[in-house]
Amino acid sequence: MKITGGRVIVCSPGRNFVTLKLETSEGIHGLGDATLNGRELAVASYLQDHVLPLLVDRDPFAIEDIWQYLYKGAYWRRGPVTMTAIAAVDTALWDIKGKSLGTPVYNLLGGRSRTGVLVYGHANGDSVDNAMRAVEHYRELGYRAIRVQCAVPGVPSAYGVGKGDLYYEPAARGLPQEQIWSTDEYLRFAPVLFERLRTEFGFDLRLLHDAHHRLTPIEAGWLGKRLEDYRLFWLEDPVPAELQEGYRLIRQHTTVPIAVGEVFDSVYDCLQLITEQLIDYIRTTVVHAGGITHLRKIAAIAEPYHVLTGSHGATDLSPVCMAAALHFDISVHNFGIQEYMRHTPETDAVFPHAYTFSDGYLHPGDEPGLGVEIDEELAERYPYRPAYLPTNRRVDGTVHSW
Ligand code: EZ4
Ligand code: CO
Repeated sequence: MKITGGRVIVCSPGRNFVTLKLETSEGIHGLGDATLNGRELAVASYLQDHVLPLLVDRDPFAIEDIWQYLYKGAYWRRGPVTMTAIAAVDTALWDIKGKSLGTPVYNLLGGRSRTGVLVYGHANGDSVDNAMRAVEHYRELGYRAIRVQCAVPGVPSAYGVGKGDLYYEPAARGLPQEQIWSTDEYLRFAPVLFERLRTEFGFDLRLLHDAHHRLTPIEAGWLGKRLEDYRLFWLEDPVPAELQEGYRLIRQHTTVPIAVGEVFDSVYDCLQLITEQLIDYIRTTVVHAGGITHLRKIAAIAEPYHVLTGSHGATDLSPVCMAAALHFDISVHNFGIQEYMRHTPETDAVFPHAYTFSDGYLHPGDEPGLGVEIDEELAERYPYRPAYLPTNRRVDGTVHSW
């Protein structure tokens, strides 16, 4: 079997997605997600103009060799655009191999290590009362773990407060929105929110929270300490992690479990965090960190250091990525949890998939390969529409991490 070519499909069923479809001489095709929110066409061009010509006539079963060829053979290594493109190729190759051998991809990754994949959903509110209602709603839907975000009094635009309930979406059409942020108000408010959550819901429910890269290490230490009694499952992205050693300072001050990694694109972004045991969960994803092949290596390095996986799974990661994530999650020993933001019905219709949700768990299904397809005719009805993630400034106008 040989790779004969491939196509990059850009569509926007509710939001933008880039999908790679690789074709083979035996008529089997494989899919890979290549979506990089707000920078979609850069990856599409990299795949189309620079990667696809390198793949023709190669053996699609040589997954490791193709991965290394695209990584080391480019000379210019790493970075989100390159690693997302490599991820798309890698994911499509695993899909081809599974389909060709007539087995779900998880069987090629060592087989099932568990019966289902524990997921967490996103509850948010424009007030504490509405956040409580959203949590109740997610409980009724069967979720056993819930991330809670809430508008902060005195902060015009806190992260994670959606327009609707089930379909939070931060990217918006047109040029980037500018949001306004105040760490002081946020730090005062966050412990109040979790006090109320534990009072109303008790301690059975797993609660998560995302600080979305907005604090300094010492601020994160202060917050973590105040949240300890509310037993968070994790505090996510307390601090931007370019300076990995900064997480030592957080660890010196708090035992709140820390989850980091949704913006990482390779093991080098988290090697120190893992080997110094500065985090508890690594959130790298199939689509942004080099595919199933590289994610398995990150997980293997994390395992002896007691670091569990907790892959990013926002709506800007397509159902192709979600399917791949579930095959990874169900097979890898040190799985922790999987983020699961529901896609809209428009997105699900364009990407029919075998995975299902029940009782707080996702199940990858037993279709050969990844168990996800793309309806190209339907996709054509949703042309690409430029959109950006927001930017952020402090109240005095200084640019801040969004
Ligand atoms: O802001 O995926 O934990 N989830 C998140 C996401 C990210 C978006 C960015 O594209 O932080 O909501
Ligand atoms: Co996050």
